[in-house]
Amino acid sequence: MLSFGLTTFVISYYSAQPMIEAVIFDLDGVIVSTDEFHYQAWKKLADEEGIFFDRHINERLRGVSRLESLDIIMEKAPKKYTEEEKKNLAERKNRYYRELLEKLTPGDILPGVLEKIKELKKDGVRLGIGSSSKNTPVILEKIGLADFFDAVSDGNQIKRSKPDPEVFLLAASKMNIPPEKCLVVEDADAGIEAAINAGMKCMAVGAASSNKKAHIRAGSLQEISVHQMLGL
Ligand code: B16
Ligand code: MG
Repeated sequence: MLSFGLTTFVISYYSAQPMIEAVIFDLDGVIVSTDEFHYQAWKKLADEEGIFFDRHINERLRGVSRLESLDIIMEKAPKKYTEEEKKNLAERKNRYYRELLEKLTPGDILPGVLEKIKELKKDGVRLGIGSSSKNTPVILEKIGLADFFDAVSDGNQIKRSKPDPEVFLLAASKMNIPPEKCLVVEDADAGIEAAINAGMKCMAVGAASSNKKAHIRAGSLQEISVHQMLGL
């Protein structure tokens, strides 16, 4: 009888322990709709260079670094470019992208994001950013969230981009939370792969919402409760 009581106590104690202690958000396409700006900037560059590029190809660029994105675009290029020329093209694209970022405001934060991150913070959940973008600091500043997150891990701090787990493992270590207690929110197949490679739980939203490898899926953060996110 005593052992039954003890077992019950142990089971209910552990089931009451939150599984997820930190949520790591991807930036472009999850927190803010800068994924569209990336498309417009690449499209302008590709058109100027006479390279075929459309929204279908653009899907392969989600979560992938700037230079790797350029390599994907180059698959359709009618001529070969030198490494120096490619570096210049990537810089040109980034200039177009930065021009578009000029008009970014807190109003561009995607639906459901502010409510969720505020609620999670109130519940004592640690919050991080895990983005491949080197423009992460300027974007967070523009949307008024520069000081909101406990840890920011981005393209400036990593050697290997998604699907490598480095960006998420760095965010988790900055927050001192073990990977298995982290949930990643992603809009890219490469990002979901990275979260799984990191040994983390993963929620797919937006463009990745049909990715079956994710532990939980939703069209947007608006469609899911904090309880569902933390119950994984
Ligand atoms: P940048 P995320 C990624 O950000 C974008 O999804 C991807 O399209 C982009 O190429 C990459 O950042 C690098 O961005 O040129 O600004 O350094 O989705 O990981 O937040
Ligand atoms: Mg993204």
